[in-house]
Amino acid sequence: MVLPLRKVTLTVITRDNKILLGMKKRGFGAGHWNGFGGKLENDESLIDCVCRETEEEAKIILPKDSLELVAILDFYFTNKPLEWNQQVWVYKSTSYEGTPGETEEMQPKLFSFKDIPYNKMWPDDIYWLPKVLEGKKVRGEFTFAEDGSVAKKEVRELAYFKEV
Ligand code: 6OG
Repeated sequence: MVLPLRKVTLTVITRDNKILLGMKKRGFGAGHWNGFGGKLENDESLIDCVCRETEEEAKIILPKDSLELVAILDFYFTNKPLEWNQQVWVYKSTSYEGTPGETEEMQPKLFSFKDIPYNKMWPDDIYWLPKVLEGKKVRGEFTFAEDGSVAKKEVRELAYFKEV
């Protein structure tokens, strides 16, 4: 039986050739720099979810009309499929309101595009984030081996998303 993937959100927030990432301090993905985001609560929309999670994790407000869907990424984990398999909807914003601040979950920091810490990020990021930063839309599928490495990947650039 193939279960539908749980939908989750993620940000790519940029400003002046810099990207705002957060060091995940606890839970799934702890120790990685990543965008902000998470699971949908109740019947909220993906956009409401990404705004709520970003405010909870980094204390900043994303204007809803600034958000653009830039990637849909399917992640499959060999060792914990039920808990970890997910479909991540990635939204890009080039503006935010407020000053990023540390929370219980994340320590935010701006990185220039040339200093993105790919070696301390999820190993899939190097395959899709550079394309998104170039303005492309990406559909990706990644399978992770038990040691956390990418065992299988397919990354396509799209003109639009047929899922939407
Ligand atoms: P919580 O479980 O903390 O949300 N996420 C990933 N992000 C990247 N870059 N690569 C992955 O490769 C990811 N898997 C999940 C989605 C988890 C957050 O982490 C993102 C969410 O924003 C496997 O609620």
